[in-house]
Amino acid sequence: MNEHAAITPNNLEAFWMPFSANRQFKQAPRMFVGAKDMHYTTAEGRQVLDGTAGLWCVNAGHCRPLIVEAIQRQAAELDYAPAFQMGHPKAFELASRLATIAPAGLDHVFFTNSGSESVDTALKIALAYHRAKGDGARFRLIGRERGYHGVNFGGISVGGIVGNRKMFGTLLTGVDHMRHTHDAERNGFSRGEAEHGADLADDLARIAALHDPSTIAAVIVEPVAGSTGVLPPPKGYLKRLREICDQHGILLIFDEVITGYGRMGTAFAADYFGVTPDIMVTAKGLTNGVIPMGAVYVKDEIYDAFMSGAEHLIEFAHGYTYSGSPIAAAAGLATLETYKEEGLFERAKALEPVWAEAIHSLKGEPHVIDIRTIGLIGAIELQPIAGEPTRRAFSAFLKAYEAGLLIRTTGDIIALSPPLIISEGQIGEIVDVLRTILKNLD
Ligand code: PXG
Repeated sequence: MNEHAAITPNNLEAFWMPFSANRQFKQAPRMFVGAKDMHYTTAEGRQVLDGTAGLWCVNAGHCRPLIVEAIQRQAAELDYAPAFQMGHPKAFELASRLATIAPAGLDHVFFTNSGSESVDTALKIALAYHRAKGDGARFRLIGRERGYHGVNFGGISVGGIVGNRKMFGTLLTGVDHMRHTHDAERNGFSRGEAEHGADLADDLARIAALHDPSTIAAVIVEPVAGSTGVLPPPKGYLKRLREICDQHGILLIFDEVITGYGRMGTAFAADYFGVTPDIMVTAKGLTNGVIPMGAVYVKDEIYDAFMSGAEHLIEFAHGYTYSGSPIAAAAGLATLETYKEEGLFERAKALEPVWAEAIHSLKGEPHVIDIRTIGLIGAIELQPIAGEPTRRAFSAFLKAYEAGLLIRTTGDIIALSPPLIISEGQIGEIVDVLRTILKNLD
């Protein structure tokens, strides 16, 4: 019996679990009680290889010493400082460091506590920016089908995952969506960017023409759509979006919540694709998932547009009690230090072809209808069981857990995004476990 087993709660009813099959879980709980580097420890004392970096956030691996120590030290030194009209040094230091790793020109950072808050913050900045410039007629926000931008009202309004939207009423008005970029027929089993579909960016031009470009504030996309099941962008697609935005004075927002902080082998997907947005939304890997924190990067001219009027006035009526809180800022600084010291972004870049080769070797296994890889991200799409969507992938998830591997599933797609410290041997382990599971799956 593991020493932690004694603290495993035996009444699971009170906790309404997020994005979970509560009843299924509570009948057969899967509890983690510890973690180190690439592994979790279960309540039964089993080791589980983390194929998903938690929820795409633990990019440096678990319980890393610099981060643990920084949090401990900060908690003892300055636990909390008011976020409004007061400051503490580490929030400023973190913002400055982040500006140095961000694409050129994205030099100002607004702190939040999650990806969802970062998304809604970015949308509000976009609307308020145009208004501050005297262009308040730009009120429309454009998203994309199959997009995931968190779960707050702004995010689900511009998001395009039907199940996340349909229960929640009218959402934001003045929102439109481009078509998604998935084209399994032409782009099946792709490595890196998809070959076909750059022309889908012209959907933005079509929507702009429909509403008149002068009414559009911003367009938001994930550079690589993640939650919907990993859809790398078509070659040239993001560049084309950038051009259309420039042509019409529309702000381009990249939601880099999963692609930020090394996941692509670069600091941000903006670097990987060579396209710089006006606003960049991040969270997750910012603190290695350890403490909730998000950061929204904006171009200088956006920040500057707010810095007018009487100096005693608040320039932007937005913020959270925990924006840039001391412990989160300390965790963020130690996380950046860990990424840098260990060269983890470069490591991810070097592993990208190894990763792609390994994951694509599952082509031809039972039920596999598509495989997509980019950076240290992989997706294996399974043929759904007729009339029972999601059941096959969920069953693979349970079998993987039993076999000592943590994977994510969305619909009937297996999504993988390991910590960037993963070894080639562990990549092999992931593929071996999945191969065995696929061969034995109903
Ligand atoms: N934007 C994007 C692109 C995301 O992927 C969010 C916003 C929201 O972040 P928060 O911190 O509010 O959850 C996300 C979150 C999965 C999975 O397995 C993805 C996310 C979260 C949990 C699971 O696909 N993405």
